[in-house]
Amino acid sequence: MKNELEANTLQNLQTDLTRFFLVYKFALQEIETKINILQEEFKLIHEYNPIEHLSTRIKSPKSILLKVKKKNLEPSIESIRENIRDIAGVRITCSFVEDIYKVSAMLQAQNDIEVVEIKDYIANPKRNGYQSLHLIIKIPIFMSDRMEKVYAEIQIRTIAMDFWASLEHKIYYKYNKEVPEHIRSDLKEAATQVAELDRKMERLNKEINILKANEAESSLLDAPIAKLAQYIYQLPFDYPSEAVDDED
Ligand code: 0O2
Repeated sequence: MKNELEANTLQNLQTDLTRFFLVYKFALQEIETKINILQEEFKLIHEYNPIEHLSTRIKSPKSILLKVKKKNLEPSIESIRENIRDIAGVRITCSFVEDIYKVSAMLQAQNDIEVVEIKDYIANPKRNGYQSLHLIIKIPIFMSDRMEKVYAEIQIRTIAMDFWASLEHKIYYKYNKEVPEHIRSDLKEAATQVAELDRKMERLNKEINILKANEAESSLLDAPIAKLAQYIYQLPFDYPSEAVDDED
């Protein structure tokens, strides 16, 4: 009888945990779809892709337990659900800092996304030099018998910031003891160089865009009227120009 009860309790616990992790998987799928839609639409309108890379992850049970201990939380599913808000994690890398804020604004404008907290480590880098924009959001997930609002963390950063953060994470992960002062200060200096590189790339990109816009303007001035109409109405390239000439 006792064994049967224990088996039932374990079975229930397993079902609860499976359901617990499943909603985070759904949340990631939902956010990924949203970002893909934004990306495709943005590309179509602006002929340019603000997102270089997108990745998602669910925090491992081991990392969750470590955070429970670190934050001194009650070890219950309810407490973990409410207090550990990065179980579902999304990382977006962009080429330029201004793209980070564009992507963030597009996400924040979506009605079903509730922005709970914004941590702007770009405007205010961490003491070690870490830079990234973090959005803690809540997103509704509709299941067969209920709706659950799920926390997720979206980290948005440039490729250079991501490079720094990945290496810094590896260094601390590999080195369990206190990291020597000279390594910490070198890492901080590297973070300053990352910020400088990002500013330089953004400046270069703006200059190229101005050159491109000027060139497009002058080639339009030379174009015959039919080609101009083709351009304005975005007709396919092989659309017969006589048809354009005939149209009025
Ligand atoms: P992992 O393994 O990446 O998941 P929180 O407990 O999240 O509420 P915290 O730490 O103040 O409190 O949140 P913060 O600062 O937003 O950090 C959340 C995540 O950002 C971290 O998750 C890291 O992924 C990343 N991060 C924050 N600071 C640093 C840093 O100095 N270096 C690097 N490389 N990454 C950082 P986890 O759970 O710590 O780790």
